[in-house]
Amino acid sequence: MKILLTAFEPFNGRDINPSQLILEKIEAPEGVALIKELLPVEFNATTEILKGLLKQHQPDVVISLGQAGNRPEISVERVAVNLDNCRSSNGEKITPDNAGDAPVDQVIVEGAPQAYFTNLPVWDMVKAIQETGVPAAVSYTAGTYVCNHVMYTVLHEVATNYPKMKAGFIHVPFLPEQNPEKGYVMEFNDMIKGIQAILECFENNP
Ligand code: PCA
Repeated sequence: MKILLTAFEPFNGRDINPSQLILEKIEAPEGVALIKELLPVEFNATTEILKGLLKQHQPDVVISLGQAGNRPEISVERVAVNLDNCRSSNGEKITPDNAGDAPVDQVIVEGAPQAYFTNLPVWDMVKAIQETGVPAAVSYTAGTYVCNHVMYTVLHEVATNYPKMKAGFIHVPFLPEQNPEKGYVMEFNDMIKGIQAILECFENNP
């Protein structure tokens, strides 16, 4: 069982991203070959990086991690949409990526499906996290920023070139030391417990 686990660098002027710290700390369960890759928070760059990683490693499972600071629990994403958009939902704020690109309402892959569902067992994953005592939920939007872009790009590759591969995305909240003005936080140990439980779902179970 080979799992590709990705996470992101900090973005939007912050100096840490909990997904990066999880990537550094998490350990492969028995029988799992874990490939760890840190991604830049850049729409364009991640596309080619991900295509290269899938081709090079041909993993059985791809799990991508990112931060969604406005959520109280670990979110297991169900769907990725074919849309890059840096504009906030109220239309007031544009958040460029780390390369300075700021797409608004741009299709990711012309002519491709408007959305893909993950082919990972989202409810089993939520249950596995909850059983460790850590709050978790299925989420029906990964947003329209770089996390959604990564989830969509991987699922489009899976649909097009790798029919046996499974892939999905997980968002984690802010850490307490990120001091969000508003928003939720989760202790680092709980994040590790939750993500470790997910990896263990695939231990003997492709
Ligand atoms: N979260 C952002 C991008 C990188 C990250 O960790 C997102 O939710 O799109």
